[in-house]
Amino acid sequence: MKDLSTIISKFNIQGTVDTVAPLGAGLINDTYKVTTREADTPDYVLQRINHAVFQNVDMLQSNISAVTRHIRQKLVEAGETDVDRKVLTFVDTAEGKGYWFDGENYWRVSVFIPRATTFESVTPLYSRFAGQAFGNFQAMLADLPETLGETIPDFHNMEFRLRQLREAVAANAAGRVEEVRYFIDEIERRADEMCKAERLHREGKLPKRVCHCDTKVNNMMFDEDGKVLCVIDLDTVMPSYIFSDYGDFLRTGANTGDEDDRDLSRVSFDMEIFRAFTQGYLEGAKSFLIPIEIENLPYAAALFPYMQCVRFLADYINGDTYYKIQYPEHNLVRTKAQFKLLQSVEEHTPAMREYIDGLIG
Ligand code: GN1
Ligand code: MG
Repeated sequence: MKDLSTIISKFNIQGTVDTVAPLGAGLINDTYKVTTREADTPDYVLQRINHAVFQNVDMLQSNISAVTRHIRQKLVEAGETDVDRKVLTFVDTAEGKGYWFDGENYWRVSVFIPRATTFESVTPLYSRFAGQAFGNFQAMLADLPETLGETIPDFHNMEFRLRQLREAVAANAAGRVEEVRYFIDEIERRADEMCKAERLHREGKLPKRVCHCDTKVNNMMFDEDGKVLCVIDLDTVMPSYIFSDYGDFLRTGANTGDEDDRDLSRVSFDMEIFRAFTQGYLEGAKSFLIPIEIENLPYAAALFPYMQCVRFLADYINGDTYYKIQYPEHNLVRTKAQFKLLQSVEEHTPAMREYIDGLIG
């Protein structure tokens, strides 16, 4: 890998690079914070794009620039102040491109948003803000003029994810299938129900809309006062069911434990977070949601722990080729934690329905 300062020098940044240090905890790309020496120049975020995962970098960057341009325009039209902290700004290379290829890796640079924080878990109040923010994000993109490409084809297609798991099981590349038989069976038992979104879509009942598709709680920047500034990690913004954004936030934000908790007694679904987030989300998104989307929000809350369980398990069976891991059985630990979360979501489904019915009247 090339020296990071050399890579940064390919971009039109202001100021002199002072430090470059790893940033965040993403499982796919490598991210660094670049500080500059001068007081009046911004700091930056440098990312190495995981090219094995995002195979069409041109499509990726053109999606992102369409989305950020559109959001910026909406913010300006709405008379927002502090626009530069409410939408990401990407920096071009000297040749005017949105990324730089060093012969081996693809890199991009965005402006670091000052005085903002990310969280790994949130209070009910912050979840409500997060719900509004993701609802607004979808609402702002509802009239995006460009048609976005699928940066990862079939990314949140449950039928596809199950197919991948079944292929992994059939190949048994790492010899791990026997050890995880229990989880495979539990997954198969729910497979039909969990593919409901794909069926509804084929029947013409469920639309795709522009979604974020990685609404983990830590993909949101909060201001010092707890207000959401903006949504980051825009690689997966693409057409999907609104379930993606609603469900993936709850998978992370409403989990009382960690995504990869070894202590399963810590993992459960927090109904208080669910209520606050749902309330905020419906405030932000009610202008465009149709009844079938609202009715299926409890399904979405189950779908994402389920899908993540399938994805982590498939990766474990394949011998850990997709997600970054910190120790050999990490993907199995993640699978177990997501399965425990799914069970907790299932227990709370009737209460979720009741709450949503009450909200929409
Ligand atoms: C990945 O890169 P990161 O950590 O934000 C993954 C998501 C998963 C998530 C699980 C492109 O997101 O889909 O939900 O890990 N992104 C991709 O933590 O696969
Ligand atoms: Mg992320």
